[in-house]
Amino acid sequence: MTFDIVTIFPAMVDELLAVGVIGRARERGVLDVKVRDLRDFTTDRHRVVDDVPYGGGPGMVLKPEPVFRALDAIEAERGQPLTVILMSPQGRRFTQHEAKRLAALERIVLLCGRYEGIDERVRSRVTEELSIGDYVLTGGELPAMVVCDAVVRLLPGVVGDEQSVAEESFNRGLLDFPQYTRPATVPGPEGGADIAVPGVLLSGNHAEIRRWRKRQAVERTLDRRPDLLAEADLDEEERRMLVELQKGRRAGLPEVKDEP
Ligand code: 9D3
Repeated sequence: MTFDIVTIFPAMVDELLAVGVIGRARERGVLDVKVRDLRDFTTDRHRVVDDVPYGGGPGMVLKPEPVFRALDAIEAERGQPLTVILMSPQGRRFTQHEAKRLAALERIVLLCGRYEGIDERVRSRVTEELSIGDYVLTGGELPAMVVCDAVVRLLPGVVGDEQSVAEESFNRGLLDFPQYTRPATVPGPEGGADIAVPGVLLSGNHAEIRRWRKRQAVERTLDRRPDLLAEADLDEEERRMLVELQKGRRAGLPEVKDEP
């Protein structure tokens, strides 16, 4: 799969793409990512990428021609078809579902906007428009990195442990269970009592551990993200745990302790 990221701040994304899981995938040739400086596709002496809005108003607008030239160059180099994604606050919300869909594509271009926006005619060359959520950022670079990260980790051979990617589908729609590592106890805050790892995890009883983790995942989802439960694809055991937890809450019963 190829990614081409078009931006006026290539340095901002170069660094992120050079390290971690993405950096390693690039080194190993599993992934081909190129960062394109929009200014390299200008033709004037001052490499101007923006201009004042027709009709007046504050701020500047990204000019269309450098974007068109960048897309022409990418198409000449990569071939067709390109999926051209404009990162924009007007876009559809990017979700895990969108990440899975994009992971099946061959050639993705991410266009990063800046300023007040981009000339509307650029949309004639755009396949889709994505936002990462309802908050105002200063540009599309961080959103492009979010999309790139979420898509790339789904590609075969990118995340070392294939199982951790596969288990997401097993765990689908629920929050993660809590994790612990050594030591078995740590000091509590402000000199309070030590905080111990839940005993079940030290018991060696793997059936118990599996059930405890499942129940924790269901309970945390019910507590923190009940909205996810409507879409979650729970197995029989998880559904029983959920019904039981909800029953307990309606009855105002004391919470069941974690310890077996
Ligand atoms: C909605 C505010 N706009 C009103 C004039 C101006 C504007 C604000 C921020 C125009 C562009 C931007 C820069 N943001 C992005 O390019 C962007 C973004 C975001 O701000 N939030 C979530 N997802 C995205 S994707 C691209």
